[in-house]
Amino acid sequence: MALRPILTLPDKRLRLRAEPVARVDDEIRALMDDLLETMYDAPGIGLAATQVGVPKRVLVLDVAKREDENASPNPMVFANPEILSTSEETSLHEEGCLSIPEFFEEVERPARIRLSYLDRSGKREELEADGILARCLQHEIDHLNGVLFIDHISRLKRERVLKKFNKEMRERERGAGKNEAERA
Ligand code: GNR
Ligand code: NI
Repeated sequence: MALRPILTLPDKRLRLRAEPVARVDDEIRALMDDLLETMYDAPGIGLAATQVGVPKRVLVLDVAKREDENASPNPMVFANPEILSTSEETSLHEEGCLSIPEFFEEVERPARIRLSYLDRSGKREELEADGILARCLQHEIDHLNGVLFIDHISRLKRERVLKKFNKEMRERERGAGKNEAERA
């Protein structure tokens, strides 16, 4: 098991569309374990492989603590998740993202989804989700498609966030002593 650095805006790898896994082998299971360890360390309630720079359709979740302070951990892993159907009914809930630190905004999404995926042993499973589980799954599947939650908010708010993260990166580069030519 290993912690992996989480990419943040404006890293372009967050915009890649991830490739399906051919099968769930030991390498994919090791990736799932690293994602869980990195997610718990952050801490967060979900993490997609895209966020650690691995463009594979793998994500992990643990929404147990979010629902009940005293709940025991409930790690969930998904490969090649596919949304089969979504409810007409939507819900509005505040979201955050480990790749967009310290920014939170309400996002409207379908309230319930049906999902197919491969589990840790590579077996195809189906799941019906609602509440925070449905929300988090949609947020993570978006990551696998290069989509961020700010893509679902108003253009004005999105551009404000993108601008802030671009500026912060430029300031970091300055601090790191990049040469004039690179800066121009
Ligand atoms: O930790 C996280 N919290 C969260 C809250 C509301 C909706 C989605 C999330 S996922 C986020 C971790 C993350 O960035 N996963 O990609
Ligand atoms: Ni996220």
